[in-house]
Amino acid sequence: MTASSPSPRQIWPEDFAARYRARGYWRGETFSDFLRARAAELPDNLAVVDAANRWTYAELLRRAESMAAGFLGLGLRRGDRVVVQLGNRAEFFSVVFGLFRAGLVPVFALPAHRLTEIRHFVAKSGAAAYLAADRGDGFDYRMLARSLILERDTAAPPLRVLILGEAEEFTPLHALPMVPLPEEDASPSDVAFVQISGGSTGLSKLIPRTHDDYIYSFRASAEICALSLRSVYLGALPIAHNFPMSSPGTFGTLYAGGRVVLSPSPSPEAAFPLIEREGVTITGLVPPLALLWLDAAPKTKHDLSSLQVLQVGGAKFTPEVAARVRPVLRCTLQQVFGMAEGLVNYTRLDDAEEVIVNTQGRPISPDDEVLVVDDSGEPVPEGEPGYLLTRGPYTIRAYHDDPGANARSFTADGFYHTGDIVRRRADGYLVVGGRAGDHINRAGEKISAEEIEDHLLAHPQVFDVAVVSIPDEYLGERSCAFVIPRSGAERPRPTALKAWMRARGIAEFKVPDQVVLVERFDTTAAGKTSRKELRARLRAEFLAAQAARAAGTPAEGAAPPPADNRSQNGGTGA
Ligand code: OOB
Repeated sequence: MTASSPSPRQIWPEDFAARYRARGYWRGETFSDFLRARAAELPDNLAVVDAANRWTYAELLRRAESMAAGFLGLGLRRGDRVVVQLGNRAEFFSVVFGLFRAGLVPVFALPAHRLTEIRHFVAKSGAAAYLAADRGDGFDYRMLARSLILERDTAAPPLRVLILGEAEEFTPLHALPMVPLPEEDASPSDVAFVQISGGSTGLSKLIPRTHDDYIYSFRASAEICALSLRSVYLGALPIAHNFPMSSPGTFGTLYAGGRVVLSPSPSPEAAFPLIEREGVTITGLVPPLALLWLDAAPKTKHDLSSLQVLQVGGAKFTPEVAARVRPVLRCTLQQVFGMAEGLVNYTRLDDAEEVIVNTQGRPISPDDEVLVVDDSGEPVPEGEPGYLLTRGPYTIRAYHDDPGANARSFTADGFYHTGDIVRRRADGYLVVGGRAGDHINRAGEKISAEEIEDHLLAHPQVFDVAVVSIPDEYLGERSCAFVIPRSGAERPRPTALKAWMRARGIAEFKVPDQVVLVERFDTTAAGKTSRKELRARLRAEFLAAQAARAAGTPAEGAAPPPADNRSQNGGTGA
């Protein structure tokens, strides 16, 4: 962090803000207001359950307040950013509500992120602290923290490290020096926290969300999903992700006074016993996991009959698989098409099966403005594919401190370019057709081709590289890196390149699934190609070669995929 790191802000033009307030979307409520209200109304109802804890609303509030007193006691100051990297455990909520209560701003990292990503979140947000559990899924986050501290510029203000569990040389979360809590003075239009974008160019962008806009999104989502005091939401996907956090997710469930149950893994083996034991009524998955659940459900000995709604989102759910949900799981499918930047679309619970199976839903709010436009920005005829642009009461107007990305991603009148290609049907429902940008949607995890190319280009044996998405039966899309070796150097082995990527400290889901060595990238007659065209062409050639191999006729000039080149980093993220 530098002294000049700006505080994240999110500002709507005054006339829009006035309208969103007048229409009752923004109600001037903060996260702490709502937790206090639920704890007063439902002190003894269960709020959060994990393998080690069963906290009532009163208990959650008490723990959040003592966390807040500890954060302030440590010297963190209102407005400071704290990068939070916690898995699906109850403490996620005491920490996050504690940060809110102290006026601190969480920056939500996923457990899969590694040094490269965390370094970027810390630097870009100007974070004063990094907070993580000691270990998770076989990874030691204290090692990551050590590297962060070691490489930190001595001129930069110190980065505090707070550890849940065995803290070793760092500050233990369970023993913070507490100070009396001041009156809460958060404003509902303040930024409550920062989400991370999937990002199609380069590194992830930071997404500041306000109390007003975010609470509206999950309050309205909870209504659409008919959540009540009796709802039991299973957090199966990583809960720091926007989908399980707010669509309606864990926050929507707490808003409705329901119960959040946390699963350490989204696998049927972990989740099915919890559904039976806790009487789970609703959960959300990405398509590959939904497929796993559909295959496992007919064989399970666990009673899944409490499940009323299975939400699927984060990536395209094919109609063929979608049609299996009701007959196999005997519950309602809800398709969810959303983005951390804002806009979320849902199929409604009482929609006709045709709509539920074939569409990705319609927006939450009557004030979600949706445009479907062509290359020149003109609206396309109804039912035709075009680029989706949106503006509304919970869609951001700007990324944090990123003028370049803001110029590319927002129109002059404040519409966000989602990068998605959709069709809007006559009934207003959207059908997602693809992406305009060059990112890979790997089982719901968004990977920027450019970010991976930049890593591989740093390898001494790599001359050039292009990373593309390849359709994958299970993951939806997988990543494939076409690599031109540096002449004169020894040819790099694909497995060695992947190992090298891992050693750079990046999230495992970003390591290319396939690496194909090629001699050169053929250029067009003009001798020039954009990265975008090059990626499109490599992808088309690859698919042609794959199809030809399947038909037993090798295609000319195309690089056939080495069959044994796939890595095992199966995606389970959102
Ligand atoms: C969710 O959020 P992000 O920020 O990780 O990713 C957003 C992108 C969308 O722009 C779209 O490209 C893709 O993920 N996407 C879908 C989809 N849901 C998201 N593509 C096709 N079908 C769907 N149902 O992924 C997210 C945030 C909130 C709720 C649900 C998902």
